[in-house]
Amino acid sequence: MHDPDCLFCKIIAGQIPSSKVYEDEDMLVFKDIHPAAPVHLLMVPKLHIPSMAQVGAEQAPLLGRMLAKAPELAEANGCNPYPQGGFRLMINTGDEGGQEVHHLHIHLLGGPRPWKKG
Ligand code: DGP
Repeated sequence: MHDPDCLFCKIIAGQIPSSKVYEDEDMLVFKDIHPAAPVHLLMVPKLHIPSMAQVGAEQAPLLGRMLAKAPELAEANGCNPYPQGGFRLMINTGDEGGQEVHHLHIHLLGGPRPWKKG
């Protein structure tokens, strides 16, 4: 599913440029335009799912594949090794959850502290 009015659908379709770091059949991963940490990636499913609020058992395999990709993406993009290094995964959901773009995405944050968010 593709929403022609969705910013991340447009990035996935190549209509808006992004700093892509990884792509496969499930997801596009690119750098956040307003990084809150030295490493700040957005892991975005190609399927237009508005938020975590719409996720159920049907999406579990996709979410699982995305989460399982995070360690490799963290290492490839400059996060320091666990446990002294590591990374944070964050999914903002809805207005009160701080979600600005209504296409499900996982923030991957890492690198030396302090960070802007937490
Ligand atoms: P959230 O608040 O969880 O919905 O996060 C949305 C993030 O998307 C926010 O950290 C900034 C980022 N962002 C917004 N517009 C663009 C864009 O056009 N390109 C890129 N690379 N990131 C964007």
